[in-house]
Amino acid sequence: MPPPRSLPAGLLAELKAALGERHVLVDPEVLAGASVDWTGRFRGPASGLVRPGSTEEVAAVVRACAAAEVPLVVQGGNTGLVGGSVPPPPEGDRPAPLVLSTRRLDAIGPVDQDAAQLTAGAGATLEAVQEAARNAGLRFGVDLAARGSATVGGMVATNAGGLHVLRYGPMRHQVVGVEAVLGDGSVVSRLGGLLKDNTGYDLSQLLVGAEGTLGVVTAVRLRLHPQPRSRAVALVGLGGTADAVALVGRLRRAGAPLSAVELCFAEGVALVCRAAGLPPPFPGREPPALLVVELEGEQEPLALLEPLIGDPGVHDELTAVALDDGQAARLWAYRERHTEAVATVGVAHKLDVTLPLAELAAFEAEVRGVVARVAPDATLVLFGHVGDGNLHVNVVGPPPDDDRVDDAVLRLVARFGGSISAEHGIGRAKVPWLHLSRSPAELAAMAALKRALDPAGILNPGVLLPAAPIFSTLSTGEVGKTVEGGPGVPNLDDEGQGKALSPEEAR
Ligand code: FAD
Ligand code: 2HG
Ligand code: ZN
Repeated sequence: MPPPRSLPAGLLAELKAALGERHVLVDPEVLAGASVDWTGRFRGPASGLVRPGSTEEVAAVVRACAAAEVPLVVQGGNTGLVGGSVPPPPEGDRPAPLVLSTRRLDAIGPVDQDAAQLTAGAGATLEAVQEAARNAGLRFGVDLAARGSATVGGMVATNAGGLHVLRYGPMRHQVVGVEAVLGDGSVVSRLGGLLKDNTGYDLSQLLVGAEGTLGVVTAVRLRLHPQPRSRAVALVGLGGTADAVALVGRLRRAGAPLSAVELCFAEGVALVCRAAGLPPPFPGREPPALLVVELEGEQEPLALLEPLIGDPGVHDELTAVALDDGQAARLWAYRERHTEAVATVGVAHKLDVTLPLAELAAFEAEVRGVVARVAPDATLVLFGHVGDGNLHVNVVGPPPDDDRVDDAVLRLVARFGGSISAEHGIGRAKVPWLHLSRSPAELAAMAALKRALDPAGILNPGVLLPAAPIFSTLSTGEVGKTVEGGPGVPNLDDEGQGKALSPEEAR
């Protein structure tokens, strides 16, 4: 990687004055760590890394960068899986971005027990928020395997899903309000905890899923839920996806108190066993599909399991149940450790997609054929959140910058009426294919929002929408003015259809 274009001296001095020397880092070793994503597929040079400790300091950084025309990449736990949290590869004389780490914004306020809410700084980890909720006898509704590092700011930015969406919804449903610094350095703050507030555009929800392109989230007011009294987990061997979908349908109709229904397949489970040193779940048998079913409620754990155990598709010899936390963790490991197991065999192309539930089995069969055709030597690992129709298609083999398998899989998803991103976002990985899931009118509206809230185009350029030149006409005194053209204008062909940029154009 060529050396990054260093920060202009004036900007460096301004950042040090605003944040203190200790929190403006240009040490190449520190920058190297912030320049590559969790998967190892996405990387690019950073010109510096700043660690603001308050919303005011974030605003000072954004204003200084807008004035100096230096792009900012916002980074929380850097566990994102679509390359949005790291700088893009160097390109022309475009300045290398400054990475803004939110990790010092990690304060968690007291739990309001009556309202069942808390306020957390954007840099608080998911695990810390879960613990704060638990200590107050409540539960936070989102859980995912990267809980020790993923931050609530990153989870808001990506509208993270995770393991309990079918019960509590995604991150968006947990957000009561957001505080953020917009691209012009102005601060918007909706942390008052009002559940009813019909006073115009919902800026908080607009920032959820915006992937850091409209503002830097600095704090979040979160909804909490009652903590269920008991839990039971079962691992069920099945014939395939169609059986899994049918079983989920029967459990739903029976009113089973489901909190997770997770699907994985024999090849992924074998990989997990190898990578994590686990015994096979059903020695001597190898069911094609495995379902982790988690039930939570007020009854005793055994009573929770009744609708599952009595189901005609569930067979004793292919069912393991857990009635306490230790046993549950052992069963969950077969599903939860897929991401780290895949990482042990190489750099994965991660395609996180949703399908209409009725199409999931047909898609699963077809995607295996598509990957075998486009990348015959690749390792394919499928798993997902079957309750939501969300399948994770992991392909290891093609080089990181060879996008043919991504293209083939995402086009197949579009043919099946699915979404090219279920829960991880678009990031840098899927910009060329966004038009498969969004209409030209939607892309134009998104580009207009980007221009309005980030007029200088400095926030995460090239994430979610194609990058556009930084605007040299803007200074901090002019922010908020309407600008013609600009970031993320969708590329429309003659028929007005959205047209894919080539991966090279989009990166
Ligand atoms: P980062 O990776 O640092 O950033 C992600 C994006 O958000 C970037 O575009 C970044 O610029 C932006 N961003 C970060 N913080 C802010 C902020 N404060 N303001 C504005 N923009 C910001 N995801 C799921 O949805 N479901 C899962 O089940 C799941 N499981 C995972 C399991 C593993 C093992 C791993 C490694 C990842 C998993 N993920 C999952 C992906 C990832 O954890 C989520 O996307 C998470 O929301 C990212 O949080 P982060 O703090 O690491 O964000
Ligand atoms: C999960 O469901 C995460 O475990 C990660 O969303 C998915 O690694 C992946 O592709
Ligand atoms: Zn997932």
